[in-house]
Amino acid sequence: MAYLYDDQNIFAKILRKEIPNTTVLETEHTLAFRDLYPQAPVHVLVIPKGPYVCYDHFAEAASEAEIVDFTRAIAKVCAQEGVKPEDADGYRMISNAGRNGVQEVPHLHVHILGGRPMGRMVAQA
Ligand code: DGP
Repeated sequence: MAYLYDDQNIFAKILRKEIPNTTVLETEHTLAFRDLYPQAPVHVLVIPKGPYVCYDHFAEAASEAEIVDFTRAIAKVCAQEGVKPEDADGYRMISNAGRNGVQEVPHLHVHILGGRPMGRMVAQA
């Protein structure tokens, strides 16, 4: 079954500049901005500009240029935010997908969280 992209999702509206965001990095294929409800001192969302629902959709359907750009943008954000383990105390990357992943916004996004210890990887159910 093919993914259906909902172009009314909140990140699509951010990309169309219909609602504001606090941008930390913009490249040809990628936008990074601060999460509206930060869960750590550093909490940045990195999204591709293309209409991809989640990571596996992106990996299947995006061009190599988009994939390289997105991957490198994530690393640039980590450097800009000062959370790379070689400079500071590190970070956690999370990308939720679908119901079990508890994905709220159906546009691929990677959370970069840092600035404090992140605790256990997965909450106990
Ligand atoms: P997820 O549960 O992985 O789909 O995370 C969605 C994140 O999006 C959540 O951490 C809150 C954030 N968020 C929701 N609405 C907005 C918004 O309008 N602006 C920004 N910057 N972040 C938002």
